[in-house]
Amino acid sequence: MTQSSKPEAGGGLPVVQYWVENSLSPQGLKLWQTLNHKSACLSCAWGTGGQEGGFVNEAGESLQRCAKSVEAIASELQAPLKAHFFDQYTIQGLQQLNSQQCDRLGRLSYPLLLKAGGSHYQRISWEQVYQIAEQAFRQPPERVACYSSGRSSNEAAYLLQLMMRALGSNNLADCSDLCHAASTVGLKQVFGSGTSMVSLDSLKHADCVVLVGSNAPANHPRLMNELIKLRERNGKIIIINPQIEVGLVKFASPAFPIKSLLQGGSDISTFYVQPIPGSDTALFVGIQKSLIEQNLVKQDYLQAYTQGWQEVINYAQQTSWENITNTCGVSPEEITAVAHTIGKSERVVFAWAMGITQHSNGVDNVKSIANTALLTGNAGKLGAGTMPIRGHSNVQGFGSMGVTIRLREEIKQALSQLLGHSLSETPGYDARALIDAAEAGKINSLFCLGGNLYAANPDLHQAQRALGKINTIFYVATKPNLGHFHGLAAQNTLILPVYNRFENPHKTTTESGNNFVRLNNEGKSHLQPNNSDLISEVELITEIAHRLHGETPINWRRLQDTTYVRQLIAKTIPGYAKIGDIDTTKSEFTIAGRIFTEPKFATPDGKAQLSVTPLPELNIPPVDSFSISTPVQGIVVILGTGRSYGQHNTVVYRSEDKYRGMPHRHCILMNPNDIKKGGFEEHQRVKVKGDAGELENIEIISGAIREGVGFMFYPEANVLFKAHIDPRCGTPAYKRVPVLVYR
Ligand SMILES: Nc1nc2c(c(=O)[nH]1)N[C@H]1C(S)=C(S)[C@@H](COP(=O)(O)OP(=O)(O)OC[C@H]3O[C@@H](n4cnc5c(=O)[nH]c(N)nc54)[C@H](O)[C@@H]3O)O[C@H]1N2
Ligand SMILES: Nc1nc2c(c(=O)[nH]1)N[C@H]1C(S)=C(S)[C@@H](COP(=O)(O)OP(=O)(O)OC[C@H]3O[C@@H](n4cnc5c(=O)[nH]c(N)nc54)[C@H](O)[C@@H]3O)O[C@H]1N2
Ligand code: SF4
Ligand SMILES: [Mo]
Repeated sequence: MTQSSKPEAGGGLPVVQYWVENSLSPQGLKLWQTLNHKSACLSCAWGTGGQEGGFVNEAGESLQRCAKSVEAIASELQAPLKAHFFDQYTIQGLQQLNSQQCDRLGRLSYPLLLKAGGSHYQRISWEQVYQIAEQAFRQPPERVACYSSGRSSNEAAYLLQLMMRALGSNNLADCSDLCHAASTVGLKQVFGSGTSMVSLDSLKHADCVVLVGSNAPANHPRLMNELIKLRERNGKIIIINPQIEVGLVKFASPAFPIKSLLQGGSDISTFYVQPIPGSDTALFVGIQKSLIEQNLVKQDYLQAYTQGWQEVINYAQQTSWENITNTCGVSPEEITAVAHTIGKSERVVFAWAMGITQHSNGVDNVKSIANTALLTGNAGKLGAGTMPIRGHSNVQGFGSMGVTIRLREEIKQALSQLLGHSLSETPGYDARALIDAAEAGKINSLFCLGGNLYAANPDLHQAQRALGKINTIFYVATKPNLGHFHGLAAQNTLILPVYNRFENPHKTTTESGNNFVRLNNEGKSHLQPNNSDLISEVELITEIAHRLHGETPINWRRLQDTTYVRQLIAKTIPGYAKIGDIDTTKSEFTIAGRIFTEPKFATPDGKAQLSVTPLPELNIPPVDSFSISTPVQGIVVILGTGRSYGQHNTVVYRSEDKYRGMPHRHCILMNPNDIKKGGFEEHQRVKVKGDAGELENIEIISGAIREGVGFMFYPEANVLFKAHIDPRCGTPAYKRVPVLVYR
């Protein structure tokens, strides 16, 4: 595909095409029925919910669910894998499949076991599963671990951590460790609360949004409607992203059909700033410096509601413009214009995603944004504040339910009361630490509630090696993925099929990134008892826990009725009191203590805590550090890895990304000047080498990305690089991967 055939706006026709294709497919009817099922969207954490007759957002407005929602449902509605499928294909054969092919195999429909040295996954009974589980969990607690991904329910998440804590293990790794952990850690330090302080309703009052390191048109499409409305009320939108994402410049939303038809879409960005990857802290210190110089800092506010602001102001004043511009690659003039817009706006929301968190200074990135919000008085009032845009549809709920290695003191107390003993003080492993511990032979058993721990990690060879040292791994999943075929355990690898959110035989709840709790009704699966053998996640976990812990002090089997789980949640999880009677009230609610519309925060003294965020030192390794023996023609670029339009995390739905003009998965997006400098031409096939591995036959695509920067899709790119993490939150620097592009 050539540059000229790229769409000139995000959203628009490709989205409509997708809707039509899916609605006319054989699953079309079931798809429409599912879209009307009362349950939260499976895809992202923006929190859109289905209900009879349509979908609503958290402000109660009816709207279309986006194509991403349809994509996720369509994939869940696939036919079941045939009973003899796994007899026909060896594990070596299955390892040849790519992500999309794995997903297309169909829904997992019966429990499977692959034994050490075995060539095939074999069907087993649930009774066999429980027997293996009993043995696997009866191990020293520090050698038992779990990993989870944010699509399961609050109830399953709560039970998972309760079972682990009852065992005495704190090894609760979660996909959020690879995602927004930097936001949770950073915001907790500043405000005492690790989630967004802005509700959807509050966002509607903003007159400026600063959107940093987010590709919302693809990953949080319904946020785009809010941005369009903000521009329509003369608000300003500042985009900060090294790459021009076309949908952040102009977006054609089905909610604004006239604009989409007549003008090709609605304008989004007022300013589009393209910093060097990993330099956002420097950019925000620059914005702070300029705010001071333009006399736009809210001194009275800082004095009344915050601590530590003098140091932050001193640091910005002392840091030279030269240092700032050299680090972030943005001119003082451009920074000044942005600062002016922020400082002159009344109500600014600062929102961000992975471009901010996935760096070795991710926590500083988050804090530098929070500091900027505070210097301008934009925290603790309607229409303003800090807003991490969460990933998986219930990833935030997992954190709230205590699936974390950083358990809040209040929850710890409450859980130890419930369990009748104090919780273990042994620190748990987060996702990265878990891989390292496994590689060092310290883990015997691993229970994965969803996700794809193998492919989500950096350095896929290390991930494979590490998982291969664990005796028993349980993969609880709805569909096959790369991890099931490459992340094999030393002795027993099990794949356990479960119902998804709209199929569970009981009610569940989920929490959105805006702190809104939705009730998901009971559903029915299209998989029939005669061709499948699925259970719910809640049944699976409670049954294992029952066999391990018996009936006291917790009657686990009784908790198979999720009403009782919600009652426990209400008693033990801060802000969740209303969940206790949600079955009868049916009232979905905003979690107490999270949304700040007054400048009184969740810190001990109620004041926000600013602290200095040092400028990062960003280096570009020379060509000869890539240990290539013969002289090569090539160029070193800083690679950002991320999602294409047609994928959900490690699961690829379609191979091309029309919006970026990337026709397949094996492309690198580069600036035209870098293509020339490297001595290449567009569409040429090259090698890309990082500090952990190399990919061959990668097609160069020319695009609107900052000079010196490249972009590739994950999970394929994860073979290239080792994990360089921010030690404060454990999140890998997926967005700053130095690579050599060469022939
Ligand atoms: N359809 C769909 N929806 C999804 C997902 C999906 O895979 N598909 N995944 C879900 C999940 S788990 C998550 S976490 C979110 C992810 O949502 P996003 O965070 O929007 O996704 P990414 O593709 O990781 O890319 C983030 C953006 O960061 C920019 N960026 C890279 N480096 C930098 C930098 O140093 N500074 C700045 N300012 N920007 C940078 C990239 O150019 C890119 O536009 O989406 C969720 N929603
Ligand atoms: N290079 C690079 N790597 C990255 C990132 C990046 O930007 N760049 N992003 C990181 C981020 S932000 C994240 S969140 C992680 C994602 O990491 P994970 O959350 O571990 O991976 P997913 O691909 O979302 O997991 C998908 C699988 O979940 C299973 N599943 C789906 N629905 C359900 C359900 O209802 N129940 C159960 N039990 N299973 C279900 C399906 O089998 C599916 O195959 O990847 C991280 N890795
Ligand atoms: S924006 Fe997110 S939550 Fe809303 S419909 Fe789209 S994928 Fe679902
Ligand atoms: Mo994520």
